[in-house]
Amino acid sequence: MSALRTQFERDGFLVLPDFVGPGACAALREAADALAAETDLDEVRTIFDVREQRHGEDRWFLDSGGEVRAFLEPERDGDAVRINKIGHALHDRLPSFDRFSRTPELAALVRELGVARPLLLQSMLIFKEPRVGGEVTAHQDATYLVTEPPSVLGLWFALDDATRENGCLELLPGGHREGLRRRYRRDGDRTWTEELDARPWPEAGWRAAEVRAGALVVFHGLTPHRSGPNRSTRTRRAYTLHVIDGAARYADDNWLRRPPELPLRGFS
Ligand SMILES: O=C(O)CCC(=O)C(=O)O
Repeated sequence: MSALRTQFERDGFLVLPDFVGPGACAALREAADALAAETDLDEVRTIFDVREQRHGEDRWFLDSGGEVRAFLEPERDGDAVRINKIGHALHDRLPSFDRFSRTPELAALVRELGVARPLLLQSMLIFKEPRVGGEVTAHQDATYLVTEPPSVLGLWFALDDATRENGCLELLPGGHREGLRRRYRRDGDRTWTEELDARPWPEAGWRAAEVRAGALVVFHGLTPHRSGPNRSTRTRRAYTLHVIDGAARYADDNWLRRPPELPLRGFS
């Protein structure tokens, strides 16, 4: 087993500085900014603001597995509405994200970490804007993306320098050996979270992944992770990809469903 894989299996994550070159990182930042600029915030705000459209809000999320859709920060920056994230099929809908997501280096890393038949399931741009970028509470990604056996792998790319001040990722080493705590299920338009293990995550032992732009943090689907709010004046954008193993069974009650015309693909 490679040293990298041994470390991954021990800690449940790897922090890989400079995984993405400055050119590719700058190109993705530009693509992210262009996407944000062309997002009609008024349209998105209507979906989130109008109370009677609660159902519409659910559909906006539930139907986003094969789309490119923006979600907003609950907190405003003065009067301005800010984007929290855009998801969940950027890698299959937009050429710049497709290129960034399907590199030989990434394919080799995912293979080295033991994913036999990788499928790129979900992508997100997380904006974590200055002042109002919201906290992400501790969770395991396998809560939301269930396969049998568990196979989801998170790939988190820093598009800006990330520090404790602007809400860098924090991970719990070894937490992936503690089993799945919660499972998010969907039946039609209804979703709910099933508690499998009520123990809280420990207060101590979290590792802050303070990284420069271009770093990749790769984590096991069972690894607990979180990020604090961004109260600083510096943005903290990240691009995430979630990969599953096509050799595992994708649970029928996963929230994320893809339209038939957009089948899941691997790295080629
Ligand atoms: O970028 C963040 O702050 C959190 C990302 C995250 O939780 C995830 O990718 O699952």
